[in-house]
Amino acid sequence: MNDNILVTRSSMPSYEEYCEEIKELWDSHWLTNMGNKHQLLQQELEEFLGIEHVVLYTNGHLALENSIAALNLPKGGEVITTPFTFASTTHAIVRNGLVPVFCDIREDVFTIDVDKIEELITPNTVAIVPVHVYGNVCDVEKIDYLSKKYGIKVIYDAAHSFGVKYKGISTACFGDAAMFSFHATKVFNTIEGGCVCFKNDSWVKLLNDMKNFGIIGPETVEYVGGNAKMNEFQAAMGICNLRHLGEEIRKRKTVVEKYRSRLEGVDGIRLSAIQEDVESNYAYFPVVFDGYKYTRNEIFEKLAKAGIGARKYFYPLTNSFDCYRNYPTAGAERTPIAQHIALRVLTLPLYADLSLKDVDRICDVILT
Ligand code: T4K
Repeated sequence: MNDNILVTRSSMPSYEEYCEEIKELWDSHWLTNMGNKHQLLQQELEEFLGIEHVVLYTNGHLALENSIAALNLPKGGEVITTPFTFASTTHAIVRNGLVPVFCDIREDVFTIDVDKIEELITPNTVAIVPVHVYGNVCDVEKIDYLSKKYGIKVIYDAAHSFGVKYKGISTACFGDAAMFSFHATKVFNTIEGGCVCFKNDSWVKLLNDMKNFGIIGPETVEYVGGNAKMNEFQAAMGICNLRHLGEEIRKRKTVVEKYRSRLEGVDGIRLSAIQEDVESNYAYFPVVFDGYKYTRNEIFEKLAKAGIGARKYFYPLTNSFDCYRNYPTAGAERTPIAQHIALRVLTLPLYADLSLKDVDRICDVILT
């Protein structure tokens, strides 16, 4: 028996439930281009998230890229963001012809340090793209205040925070827009997939057109759009998985509580702070090895030898990627807290069906 443990494992509905959901596709032969499943999932998500509008995408990255494009910002404009994230966040900014300006992060929850945003604002600042990293919620109130004070737009990279609420409100509802990823590795998946959530009615048509080549009528193409439509098989997976989301999050919570009971208070081990007023989705379990008897890299190797696949999410920082080497704002030394964390953090395996026995096995390797 293979008893290797990977960093995560996709949650899936039963085979029968999914087959039942996709059955009608064999009658209709309608496989993509905003079919019935697509429409149903969109409505269900708007209701679940309590947000006026959801536009579905084939993946989270294109959802983020398109939502930034929809702001129609001047090329060369500066966008304040953090480097402690997946490549997608920074790439989405740069692929829109904008310049990422990297702000440092908070040491306790790893989100953007809002007290350092204002010093980065210049006459060229056009937007902020904060990240609810690991599902931890950014200081949305301060970001909202800054956005109004300086007249700059805010798009949240909420890729990790599906199902998370702050003061009872979904993270879909903050900023000008928020993007969720529905990738196979996420708390809620549509195989690949993602969406943009927003309140502005005029964006519904704009984003739907942009994800469909900019075609607005049989003989009219208004924008230089791309193709980023979610297909019917993806949407059907989402419809099924949404039915089980409550159970998914409950199971993850049990795993996280077990990890905390074993690792909390150990000298040299730091866990993500528990945020007040936040209902978590238990998306990731990051651990910072800072002054522990083993370094992060030693723990990574020890776990690998035991067949356990932890991940260095997020190392290296995006501001030290090769492709940004020549950017005027690049350089991990400019974001020292993010650099400190990136060199010491490891996300441990976490998924709904991870057994508590396996959590013990993982913790035993770390602690001995
Ligand atoms: N913004 C942020 C902050 C993000 O983290 C991401 C994506 C995005 C934007 C962009 O969203 P998407 O365009 O992806 O929707 C993974 C994911 O591919 C990526 O979605 C995710 N963030 C990132 C943090 O992690 P990898 O390269 O680490 O994944 P991979 O293939 O090594 O898989 C990790 C583990 O998951 C495997 O060891 C086993 C398990 N797994 C994987 C796949 C592909 C499954 O159980 N089933 C699967 O189908 O990037």
